[in-house]
Amino acid sequence: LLKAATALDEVCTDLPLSLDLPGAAEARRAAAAARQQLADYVIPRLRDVDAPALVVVGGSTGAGKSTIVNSLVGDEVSKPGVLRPTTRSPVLVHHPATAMWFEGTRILGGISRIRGGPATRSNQLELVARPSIPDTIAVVDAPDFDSVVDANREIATQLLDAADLWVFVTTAARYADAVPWTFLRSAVSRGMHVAIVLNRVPPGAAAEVGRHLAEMLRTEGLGTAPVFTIDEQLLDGGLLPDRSVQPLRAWLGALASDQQARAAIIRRSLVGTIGELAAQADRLAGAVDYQGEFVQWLADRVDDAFRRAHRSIAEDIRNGTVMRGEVLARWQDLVGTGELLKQLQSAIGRLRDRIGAALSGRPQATERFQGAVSHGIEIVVRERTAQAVDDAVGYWRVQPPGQALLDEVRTEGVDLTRPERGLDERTARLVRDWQASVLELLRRQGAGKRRTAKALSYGVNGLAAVLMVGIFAQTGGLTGAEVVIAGGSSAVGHQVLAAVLGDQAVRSLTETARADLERRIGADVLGVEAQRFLSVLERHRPGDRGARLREVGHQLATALDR
Ligand SMILES: Nc1nc2c(ncn2[C@@H]2O[C@H](COP(=O)(O)OP(=O)(O)OP(=O)(O)O)[C@@H](O)[C@H]2O)c(=O)[nH]1
Ligand SMILES: [Mg+2]
Repeated sequence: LLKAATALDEVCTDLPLSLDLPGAAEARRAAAAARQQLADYVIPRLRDVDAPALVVVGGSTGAGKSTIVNSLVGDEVSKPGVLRPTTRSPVLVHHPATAMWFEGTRILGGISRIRGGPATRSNQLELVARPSIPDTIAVVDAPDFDSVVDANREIATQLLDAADLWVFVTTAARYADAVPWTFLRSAVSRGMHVAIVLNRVPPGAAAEVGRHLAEMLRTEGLGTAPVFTIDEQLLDGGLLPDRSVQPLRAWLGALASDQQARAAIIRRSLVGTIGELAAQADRLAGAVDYQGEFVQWLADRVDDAFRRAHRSIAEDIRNGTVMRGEVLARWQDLVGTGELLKQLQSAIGRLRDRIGAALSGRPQATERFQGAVSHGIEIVVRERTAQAVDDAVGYWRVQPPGQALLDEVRTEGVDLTRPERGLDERTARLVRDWQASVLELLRRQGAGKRRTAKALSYGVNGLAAVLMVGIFAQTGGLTGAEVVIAGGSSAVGHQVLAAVLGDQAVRSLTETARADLERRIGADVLGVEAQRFLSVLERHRPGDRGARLREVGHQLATALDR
């Protein structure tokens, strides 16, 4: 159990609940509370079963908690008062021989200790040694647990979570209030042993009020909890007369001297608490998984946007979009389309020679054409990438945690709403590299083949240009006059290439070169842009934490069963 409890504490440390999803804030609080309870109660109790039982006196402000503790001890160890709430920092009364159990950080490590004087801050625990307290228990006077003061509520809750036993003080006027009962219910569900003190009961009302309270306790599953009734009366030196607190003192005394009864109570609340923590681990796992699912959802949307861009670019490449405008004009410069078209039907040999001459004789026109192609591809890639970035940002913005992520990285100087600054340069380099690889492809194709070698004599650059026209106007997606010019040209180009390289070779070269271009765009541009989004998500991925939580929760539950 100790091993599993320690493991749970570890898994709950810095739980990946960073995205503000519904329930995340609650889960973060629950995780913190679980860790606190492990540190304040479960782990120290599992380590030292023999440490004095911690009896926490809790209840609403003015119920008389401090007065009762003082009366039990027979001395004013905690100052009662008329200003509500009075007790701001808890007072722990212990036997002088048991100081070492409470002075260190064994329990309530987050609260500093003070001895011999009233605490100056709420987050201090005043230690008081009194021989009137048995050495097997310690009694804590807690601040009011339903306080208007936040710090009171927090520390009171922390104390109750760290207790082995509750003494719950209420009054004849307040016993039906709602808040105390939510605490009592949590005590029941944790198997916590509770004694009730019904304080300040007007003379003669004890029977009636007592009956009603007993009925309420039965309904809430606390029918077996002992109830101590204390009449409203004049105080003597701030203390209740001894006979009024004697039954409560006797009950605590019996518990203090009965090792077995004490052990049973401790075991029961320990088992109940650990059972709750195991269930809590499962709930937290759900919250962590939700974070993971949401991160994946955001990642998938990025994937959608950039896949769509990749598909669109592939289409742009095939359907002639790249061939519009300048590219087309440079192509016409290069081969003088109209004339070629007319002669398309005439002897292919002569045509080939003419094109060959045009290509090999005009290196500048070829270069200009290739420049125009680069530019055409760059425009398409830039536009589609910008669109993908817009789409991804749009998906993220719809969800508040997605928007929060965009804001978060902006504070770190990263603007995800625009493509990365180096995009244009990266695209230009990509196209240059690709064109070089097309040339390389043609050269390799030519090596050792007579027919190809002859074609290459026209100039590998010119052939590459013809091949590119084939790549960018394959399906003739152009309209009107463009069809005649580009489509015709590409037909001419294809025929020439086919004549010199063979039909099959042209097809496969076109295919290979196009696939290569698409692959490069996917990896070197779109992939890089998408990665900017995905790396933001990386730090919010919960990894295997959900599974670990379930595993540790399961270990706790099975260890309990043994
Ligand atoms: N006459 C009379 N006064 C009481 C009795 N019990 C408590 N008081 C007074 O009621 C006031 C509140 O009592 P405390 O003991 O300070 O109450 P508490 O529950 O500790 O209150 P907080 O510390 O604010 O949570 C004090 O002025 C007490 O002196 C009682 O039985 N009779
Ligand atoms: Mg008090």
